Amino acid sequence: MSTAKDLIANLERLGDEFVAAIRPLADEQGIRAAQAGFLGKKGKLSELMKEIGRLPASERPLVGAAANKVKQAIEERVTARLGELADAAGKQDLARTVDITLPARPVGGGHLHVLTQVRLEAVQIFAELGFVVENGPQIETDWNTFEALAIPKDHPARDMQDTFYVSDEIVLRTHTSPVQVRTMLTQAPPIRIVAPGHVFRRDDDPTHSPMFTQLEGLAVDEGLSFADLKGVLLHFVKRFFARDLAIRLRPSYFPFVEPGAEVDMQCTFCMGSGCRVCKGTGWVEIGGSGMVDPEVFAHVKIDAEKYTGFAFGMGLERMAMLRHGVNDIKFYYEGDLRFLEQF
Ligand code: 2NL
Repeated sequence: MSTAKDLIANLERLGDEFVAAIRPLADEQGIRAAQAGFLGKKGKLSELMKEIGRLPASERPLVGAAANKVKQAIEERVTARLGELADAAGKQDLARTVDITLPARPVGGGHLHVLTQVRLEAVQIFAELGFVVENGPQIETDWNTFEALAIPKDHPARDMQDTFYVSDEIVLRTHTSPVQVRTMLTQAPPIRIVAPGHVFRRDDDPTHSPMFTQLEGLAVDEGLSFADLKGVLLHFVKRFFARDLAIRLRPSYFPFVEPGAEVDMQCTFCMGSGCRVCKGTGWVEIGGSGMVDPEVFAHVKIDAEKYTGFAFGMGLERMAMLRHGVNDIKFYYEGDLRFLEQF
């Protein structure tokens, strides 16, 4: 039969056994299982304590106290071991090296639409020559769009086939010239403006769209001549295409200018020797121009005896086509990224 002394020795051995048992354990689950194996209902300590009943009553408290000490020691051991493991995990976390020089994954960024790029660049070139940007509404009066610009009632532009009419007197502007009309009505010369913006015509084929983007320019001052017009256009073409290109002013009719001229530039695809783009002529048309007709000045109450002016207009889709070799105007508006991402 075990004596109290034997029991106390066995209890202390159990304590040592537990310390040895959890030393190699490195996870909380294992440590808790080992704890249950000693302190649980059917644990080693509980089994040993069953023998306490066979001892004389006077010896029981001594063994009970020893058992409580061992139990407490085991619990403290568990807490300490779990603390050690948590510290070790924290240290490992801090010691982990992160390569901060690793380049970040690129974020997919957007960019300006090719027509916006072309518009801003064109505006910039004219701004350097002293031209200021003016804007106006896309829905205009018949008077600002046609009447003030000396476009007669029988002009084809006034035909229902060419102009989108909102009502008898209200149209979708067919050019940005009404912006210049508004400017001349509200500002005194000298005037130097460019008017970029959407315009609308009932046209639809590979080089025409019912909506396109125009850029018109107007200068009104004392002593302006056709040479000033040609100088401005030549400078623009050279800057925009970043090449020493020639231009050619070919006499033509526009109701609001006199004289009027179509603006051709040397073909950038063959540099003037003749190709498919310029149909063998070596020249491509980029817009229209001329000296402001005195009748226009009369409508906007500018003294045509004192002032002269020149004006020009071009399609920005066409400029972008010539620069980038785009062969169908519809690509600009379809929103197909395979097209847009090229610019
Ligand atoms: C073209 C033709 C042109 C103008 C626009 C203009 C404006 C005023 C007075 C006189 Cl307010 N002229 N603008 C003049 C000649 C031609 O554009 O082919 N555009 C794409």
